[in-house]
Amino acid sequence: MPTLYYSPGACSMASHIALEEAGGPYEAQPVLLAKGEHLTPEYKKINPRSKVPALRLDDGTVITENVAILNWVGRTYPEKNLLPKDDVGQVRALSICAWLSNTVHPCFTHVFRPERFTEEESARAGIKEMGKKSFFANLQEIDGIIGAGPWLMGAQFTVCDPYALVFYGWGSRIELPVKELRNYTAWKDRMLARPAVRKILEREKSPLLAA
Ligand SMILES: N[C@@H](CCC(=O)N[C@@H](CS)C(=O)NCC(=O)O)C(=O)O
Repeated sequence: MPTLYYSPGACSMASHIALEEAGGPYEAQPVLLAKGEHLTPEYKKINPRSKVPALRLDDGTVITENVAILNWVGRTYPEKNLLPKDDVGQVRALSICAWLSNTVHPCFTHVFRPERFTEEESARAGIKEMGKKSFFANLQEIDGIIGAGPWLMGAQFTVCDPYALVFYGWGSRIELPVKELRNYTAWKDRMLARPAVRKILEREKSPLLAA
């Protein structure tokens, strides 16, 4: 059965929820970033970049990157309707996931890991502050995309939804005023009402359950 390598609270939560929503068999293997488990020689054999998520398929193929894993989930379980059926809809889903991955996530990295962007200790506070501002601007954009919803892409729940939940959680973690984002917050409550989402948040002991 496929194995998902994840770390609680990390961006891997997107792939974790999507796999649970798909309902097929998979094993969830924790790789604790806080304990440096992603840096071990064993994990480097799975993902030499030392990042989560990674999904190991039955034939040994390893898929990295949320965008690719989410796509794999949507295409592997078409009956679960986790991707739009039409070509343009599928490409729009890909476009949203790519933006979450290449723009929204890196803004948060500026806040969480400013040392990755400068060797100057004195420059880090500024990088963090700017990251926080851009990250919140991205959350506001997500709020606008959700609009009346009920889901990110409108009527259909897709693999984009679990991905957007990661960033609501991170915004709340760094004490951004996420509750002011009315569409995003109402959507978060709808997400939390889904059994598969709750199951994974419980497994990952997510603070979102108490938010
Ligand atoms: N673009 C990648 C990002 C993966 C990524 O940066 N994962 C983080 C957790 S959110 C990680 O493993 N960080 C460990 C590190 O950078 O040391 C994806 O979406 O899968």
